[in-house]
Amino acid sequence: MRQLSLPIAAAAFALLSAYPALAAETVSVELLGERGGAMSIKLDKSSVPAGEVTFQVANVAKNTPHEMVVVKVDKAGQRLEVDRATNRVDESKLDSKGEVSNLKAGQDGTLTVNLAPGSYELICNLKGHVMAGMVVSFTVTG
Ligand SMILES: [Cu+2]
Repeated sequence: MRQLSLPIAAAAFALLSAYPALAAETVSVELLGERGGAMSIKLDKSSVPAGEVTFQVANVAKNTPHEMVVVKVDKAGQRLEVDRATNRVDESKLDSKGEVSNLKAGQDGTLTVNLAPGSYELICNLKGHVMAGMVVSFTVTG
C-alpha cells in the first residue's frame, strides 16, 4: 500500500499545477517608510483572479508601525478621501474586506479573504500614512 501513496501525490500535484486557478493566490506585501518621510506599500502582483487570496504582509520599516486594509472601491484608481481633522480615511465610509492591523516594525502578518472581481485599494490607515503614500491599487479579475 505504501507504494501507492507516492504516485497519488504526484498525480494530485500534477493536477494542481495544470490548473493554477484552483490554487489559492498569495500576494506578498511590503510596508515601507518611517515617520516623517515617504511611505509606500509594495506588492509582488497587482492583480489576482477572483476567489481566496492570502496577503502575506511584512512591515519592513525600522521603527514605524504600519497596517494593511483591503478596501473595495467602485472604480479603478478611485481616490480615497482623507479626513483633514484626523489625517486618516474615515473607515465607517469604507467597504473594508479585512485588514492586518498594527504591525510593529519588523513584524509580519497574514490575511486570507475571498475577493469578488473588481477594483480595490490597499491602504495603511494609521494617522498620516495614506497622505505619505501608503495607498496602492489592486485588481481582482473575473
Ligand atoms: Cu503605515
